[in-house]
Amino acid sequence: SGKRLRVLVDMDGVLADFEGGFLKKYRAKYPNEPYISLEDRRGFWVSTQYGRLRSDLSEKAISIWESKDFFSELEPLPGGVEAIKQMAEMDNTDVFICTSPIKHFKHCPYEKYAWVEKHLGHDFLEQVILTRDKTVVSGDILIDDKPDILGVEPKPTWEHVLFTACHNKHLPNGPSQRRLLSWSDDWRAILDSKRQ
Ligand code: UMP
Repeated sequence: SGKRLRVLVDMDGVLADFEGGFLKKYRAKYPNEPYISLEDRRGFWVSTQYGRLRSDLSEKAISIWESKDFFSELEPLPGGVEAIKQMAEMDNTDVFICTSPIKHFKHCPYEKYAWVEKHLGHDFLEQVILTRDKTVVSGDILIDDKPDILGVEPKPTWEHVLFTACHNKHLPNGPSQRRLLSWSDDWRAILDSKRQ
């Protein structure tokens, strides 16, 4: 009953394995440089943590995701593709993929669309929102692994549900911030809790 539910789903770290894909390609390109295991990842920004390890490693890290084929070759995270397909087929439910492209735009925006077409099908391209500011996009729920989602709108319409990732799993939960531990967790219950 009531109005339709609009769910925004982040891509990197939620549907696509950005962290795993990064580490694999970083180690292949820089086999003699130190790296940060996924177990030791802290903080959303990979480049910041690599820069703390050694100052020149920040730009080496950035070179990985600025490279051709990085975003298109990311592996899907377990259960994500199935979950978002099921979500899109639910009654009274609209699903959008809401993702921030990097500003080095040569490959990333194109490859994000290519990834969606490959894993979710051509029709799902209708559901893609590329934006650097998710606060101006309206929705009921935003499922995203970034702990702090800020922008020009101080009061976004969505509730941010934090999707657990290697970099955020040690963070204490804020009093109000709900989590989705993985796509095996009960995402249907989170959606149902927002329905009228
Ligand atoms: N990204 C960086 N630097 C990092 C880690 C990620 O620029 O250290 C990029 C990858 C994604 C974007 O394109 O930031 C994150 O987008 P969302 O997951 O917030 O949509």
